[in-house]
Amino acid sequence: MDPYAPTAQDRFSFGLWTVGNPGRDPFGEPVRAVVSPERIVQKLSECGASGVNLHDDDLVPYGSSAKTRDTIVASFKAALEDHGMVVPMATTNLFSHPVFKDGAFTSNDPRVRAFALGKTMRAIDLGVELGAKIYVFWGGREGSEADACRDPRTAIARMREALDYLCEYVRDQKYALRFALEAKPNEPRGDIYMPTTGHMLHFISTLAHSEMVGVNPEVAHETMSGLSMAHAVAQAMEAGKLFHIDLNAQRIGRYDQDFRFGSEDLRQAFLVVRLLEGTAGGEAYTGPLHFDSHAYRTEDDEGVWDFARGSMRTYKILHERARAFDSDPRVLALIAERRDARLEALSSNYTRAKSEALKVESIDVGAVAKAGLGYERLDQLMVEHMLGVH
Ligand code: GLT
Ligand code: MN
Ligand code: MN
Repeated sequence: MDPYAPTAQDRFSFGLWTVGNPGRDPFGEPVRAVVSPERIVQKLSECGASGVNLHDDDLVPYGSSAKTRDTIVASFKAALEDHGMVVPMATTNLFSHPVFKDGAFTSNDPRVRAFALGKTMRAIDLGVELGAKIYVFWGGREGSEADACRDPRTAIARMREALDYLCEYVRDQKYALRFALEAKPNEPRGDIYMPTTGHMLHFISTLAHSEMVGVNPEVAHETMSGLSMAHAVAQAMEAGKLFHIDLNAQRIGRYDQDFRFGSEDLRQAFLVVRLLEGTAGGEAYTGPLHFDSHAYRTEDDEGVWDFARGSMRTYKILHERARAFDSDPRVLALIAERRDARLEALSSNYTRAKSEALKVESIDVGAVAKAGLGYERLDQLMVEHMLGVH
């Protein structure tokens, strides 16, 4: 049996917009035909994924009548059932329609803000009907180019007002739904408000129902800013706020590439998997593993499913590599925590007496400063484990 073949236990998911991406870019027309949601469900299940995520408009084209909506939803539900697939996450398209050209929840126009709230509540109803437990907010248009158009503080306050409103909506409906906020620094706007996962984490702490709201970090979005995805994920996990994750690949300083997971910066991919799986000992992430990425524009339909299989396969290989790395005695010796019970006691749980003792404590900083840490050896071991040498 192929040890890297994905199963339902792996909790892998793809968005309808990811494997369904027809390869349109700002300079060129689509290169692939539109794939029906039902076929996506079938193909994803054949590839070994267990979840499929969607925006409202991915499934029910914008402007459909209530009757059309119900027909589409019934057919999609039947496909989910036929193939044993679930919808772990849903979200709202608040970026394609021209009405959102200057934002949705942060727009200066109350009509736009009201429309965005109404569209989101209808999309939440749809997501819950399909079984979603996580609801993502990616504020792609919540930003500016002509920054004098609004006080950025007003934008943040409006975002808070919208999320507080929507948390109340979910509570009022008694939905078992949690929100996950996804940051991105720029594109499609010149600047997007709250551009990193760290910004989002603070913002969440200001919400009325912050316990319902976490983050959805995306590899590409943290990397666009030149930041460490592993550190963003770690901070979210440490705060108990990693509700969802968007796995893909990206090179620093480029447009949002949304490449196949692991196709760029394997080191970060390895470190992220190591964190998520807790192979180094920390608590593991147990939520959905979503690939928010798409096949290269060079690919035909077959290439799309190669892309999907490759994403999951790379994740599983990295998981296996992370396990090997974290059980290598040489690695364990190099990262073993140095203990000093007396100094640790003096440095934690402040008391006046401890502070006075610590101020005059003599530590041989010369010796500490001189000693090498062996990180060259550690990093080389990591590279060799990643390359499958050990
Ligand atoms: C869009 C974006 C993604 C978001 C999706 C959710 S849509 O494709 O590029 O990063 O996660 O709205
Ligand atoms: Mn994303
Ligand atoms: Mn992206």
